[in-house]
Amino acid sequence: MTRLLLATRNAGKLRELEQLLGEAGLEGVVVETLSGHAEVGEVEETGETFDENAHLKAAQVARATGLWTLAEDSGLEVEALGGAPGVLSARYAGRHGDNLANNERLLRELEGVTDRQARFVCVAALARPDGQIVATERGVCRGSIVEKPRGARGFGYDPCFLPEEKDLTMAELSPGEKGAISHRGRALRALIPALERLSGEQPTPGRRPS
Ligand code: ITT
Repeated sequence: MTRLLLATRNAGKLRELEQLLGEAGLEGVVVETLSGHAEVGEVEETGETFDENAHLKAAQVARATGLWTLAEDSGLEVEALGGAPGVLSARYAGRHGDNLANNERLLRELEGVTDRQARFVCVAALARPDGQIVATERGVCRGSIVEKPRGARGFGYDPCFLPEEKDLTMAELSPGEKGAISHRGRALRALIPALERLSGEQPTPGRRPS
């Protein structure tokens, strides 16, 4: 068995990544989360692009653990805001991961704005145990920002985002419906061939904290 570590501390992302990997039915790969890896410190997301941050996270966590590592960086890009919040999506209103405040700021910035086009972007990266990036894939989901948030599923900006193929917000879709069209689903499905090659790898013992 080859061990694959999911390098995210975002519970919503983790749920979706686990579901998407489950749907792919990877054989010979055992998926682990950061909860069993206290040796992994905080990764500073200093990149200016989703690609840079996805690479930073995957490479640093792989090197810290000695495991194959999957990380992703994602966010919302709003046309009328020049692509904001973009890579700052998790901390748009100041405090990292404050979804309620982030959504409030987003709707405030768009008050009276008629062009509400937006897209979710996800860049997923796979790093070898030595930290080298072996695959990177990007997924995009186009849509628009509603006037009033709707729905209680998903996470982050989901209640504000109306995908163009649906008349329900992301937060009103079931996990399966979201995964079928989401930026994360698209990036992950594109990464599956690289993940399937892992089952042919030598088993990875990983590094234990000393
Ligand atoms: P990790 O770095 O630990 O993975 P994070 O939440 O800090 O977690 P990011 O820096 O990639 O991750 O920020 C992603 C933010 O973009 C997330 O906090 C949401 O605000 C938003 N976002 C990304 N994907 C989303 C989705 O599917 N639905 C709603 N919001 C999403």
